[in-house]
Amino acid sequence: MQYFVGEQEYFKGIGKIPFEGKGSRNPLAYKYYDAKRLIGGKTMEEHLRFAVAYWHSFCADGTDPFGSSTITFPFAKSDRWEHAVAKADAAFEFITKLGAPFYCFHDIDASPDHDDAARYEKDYHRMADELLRRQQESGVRLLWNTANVFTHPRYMNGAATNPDFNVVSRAAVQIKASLDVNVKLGGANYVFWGGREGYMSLLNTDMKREQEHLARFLMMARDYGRSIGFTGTFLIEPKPMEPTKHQYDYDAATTIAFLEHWGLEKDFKCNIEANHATLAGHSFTHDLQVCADRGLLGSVDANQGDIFNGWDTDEFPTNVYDTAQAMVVILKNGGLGNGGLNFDAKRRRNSTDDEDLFIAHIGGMDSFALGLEIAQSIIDDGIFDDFVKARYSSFDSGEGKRFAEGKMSLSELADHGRGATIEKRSGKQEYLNNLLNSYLFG
Ligand code: XLS
Ligand code: CA
Ligand code: CA
Repeated sequence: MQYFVGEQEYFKGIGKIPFEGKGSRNPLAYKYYDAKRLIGGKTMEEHLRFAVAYWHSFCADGTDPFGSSTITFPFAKSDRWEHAVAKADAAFEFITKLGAPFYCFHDIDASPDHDDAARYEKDYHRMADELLRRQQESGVRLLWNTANVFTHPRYMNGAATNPDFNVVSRAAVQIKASLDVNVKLGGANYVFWGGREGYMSLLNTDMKREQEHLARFLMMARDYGRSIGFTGTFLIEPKPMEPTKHQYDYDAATTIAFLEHWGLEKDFKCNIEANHATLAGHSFTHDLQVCADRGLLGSVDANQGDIFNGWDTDEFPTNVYDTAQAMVVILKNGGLGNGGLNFDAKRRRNSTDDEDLFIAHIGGMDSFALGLEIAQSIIDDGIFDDFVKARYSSFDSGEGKRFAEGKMSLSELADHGRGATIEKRSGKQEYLNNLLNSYLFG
């Protein structure tokens, strides 16, 4: 992939990020991510399928509830359309210099928002042509897009689950347009994150009705997407709260139960974000495993939270304990299929240099590359697998096998129990923790 330069170069002085290997101290070089290196028969690039998130990298300017923007973008323009075009140039320059194969965006990250629906649609389709040309020139592909139906005040009571039908229908304008744009750009997936699909108080909420409306809306979106030639995967991204108090897609297990209840599991999978899993009180690996066990692991939003406050701080992933364990689940799942690892992560608001955006992504990519390498050796050696297999071996033969295969009644099970000899068997937690350390640190 050659790097892309539009009207002008925005990240001057930074070229294509090279792989320099472990010993390098160059902040603008990869230490572990070597795109073409083979691990278990596939290149790192094919395994990891990294994507850059438009909203954090090219829109979020460091504003937080206590302070105004700290980050000045080199592509800033006063006219909104010109700003969006310059942003697209800067985004593709950044992504190609980084060497990431994919990107992701919300409609209004890429294209100006307008209250006038027709004007919104017109600009969005025009912008899709701009993006398509840049995709073709650079080779960068769309991992997924989505519609932002949570920021505008009209969505303060939800989008698909809004108690006002007119708001539900206005959300459809954005979601329909986003599916049209997805197909134009050859998107691999389409995401629904239900930011305000939840509630604050049951005193004003008919939860059953809202969930029925959500299911109805998703069925309509699926049918429309398929009718215009979308062959990718629809993804639901669980999150327990923030901004609503109770979000309907709380975690992977809740989301899967919802999908299966409404018969949506053939078209929809989950997009698991690490920081959302931890916000729900689970580990990142837990939510990945819940999806993998049901064949519904679609894609990943790669980030990490702050261990001390649990909030959705969207930090770049640097914790190799987590990336290694996540990659074990992903490799055993046979990879991510259409999905990828999207950096839904932002640099801290005091990281104000343009190069900080590169350094943040390099760290995330290196952490997952190292995690991949470690995960492959864990799987190749099979010590953890053998341990777990042996732990359940009483179900592999005899009466235990009959139980597992559903060939036993409760009375027969109790008959066995009366004469059963129970031996104490250690779960060996500390041994396994130490073993994991030996893969991480040699
Ligand atoms: C917010 C979500 C959001 C989705 C896309 O917490 O992570 O950014 O990924 O709407
Ligand atoms: Ca996300
Ligand atoms: Ca998040």
